[in-house]
Amino acid sequence: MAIEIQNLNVQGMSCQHCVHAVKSSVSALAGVDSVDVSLEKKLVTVGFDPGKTSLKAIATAIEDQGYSVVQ
Ligand SMILES: [Cu+2]
Repeated sequence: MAIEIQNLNVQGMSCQHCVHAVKSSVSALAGVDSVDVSLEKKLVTVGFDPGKTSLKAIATAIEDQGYSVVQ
C-alpha cells in the first residue's frame, strides 16, 4: 500500500497541548502512518494509507478536538 502525504491548514493550535491533542487523535485512526505538526506554519502533515482512511476522516478527527481545518 502506498502512503499518501498531505498537508492540512489548521487554525487554533497555540501550544504543545494542541500539538499533542492533534497528534494523538489523528494517529489513533486506522491507516495513519505519521503525523507532524508545525505550530508556526499552522500545518499538520499526515502520512496515511488512502485504502484505510481519508483526508476527510483525518480533518474530522482534528475538528473533534476543537480546531478548524481550512480547506
Ligand atoms: Cu494548546
